[in-house]
Amino acid sequence: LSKDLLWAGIVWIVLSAIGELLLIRWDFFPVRASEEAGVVDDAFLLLAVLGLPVFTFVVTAIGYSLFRFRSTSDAQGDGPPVRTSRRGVALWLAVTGALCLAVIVHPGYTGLRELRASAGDEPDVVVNVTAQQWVWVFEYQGRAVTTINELVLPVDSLVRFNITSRDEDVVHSFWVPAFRIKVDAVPGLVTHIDAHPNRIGSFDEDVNYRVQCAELCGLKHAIMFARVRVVDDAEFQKWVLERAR
Ligand SMILES: [Cu+2]
Repeated sequence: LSKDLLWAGIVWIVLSAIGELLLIRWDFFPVRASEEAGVVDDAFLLLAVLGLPVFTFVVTAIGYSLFRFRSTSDAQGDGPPVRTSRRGVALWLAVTGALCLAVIVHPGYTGLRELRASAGDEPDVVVNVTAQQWVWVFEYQGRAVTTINELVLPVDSLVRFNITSRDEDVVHSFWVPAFRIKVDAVPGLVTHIDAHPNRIGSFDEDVNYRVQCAELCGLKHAIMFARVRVVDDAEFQKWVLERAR
């Protein structure tokens, strides 16, 4: 058995090494268009790096057992009984439990704190967002501009979104993939989220520049999205003047 453990261990280490290398070297993230995106991506990467050895451990244990201990096709009856290993179970619980507790603190608690750090700051732009089946309505506070399914924001600014869903509507979710921000839109409730857009771009160049509903809300949920455009400050002021009622 110890020879099996050794071989399975080698397979586990090799698979883990390949996986970790891929995770670290391969930039698989979509466009990062806000400061928040960096925080979220760092957290995601850390969770993936920590979780990968657990994943390869399970896959190796199952895969190795399937091939090494498979029975012949003419075998009858049960195999020999397997007794649990108290030390193995205790070690498994200790390691995965410690991992869970650690990630609740970091990047869980520390990451949320970072994302909410600007909550007390004075925003440059305030957008009141109302979701309804199946459009997004954006009201630029203090600027007399209201748009439907079109969100234009100045780069390098603090944008605060006050989000709700129309009365007698359903729950939606305000998600901007390029900003890595997401919060529910709930009838009768206003939720808040901040974003610091830091990269000029638009939906036409990259579809991650969009507000996508992320809560199944009915027939047209999948196409309930708004085009996002991040522009320089001069262009934003021009756009506001053109759009002002
Ligand atoms: Cu929706």
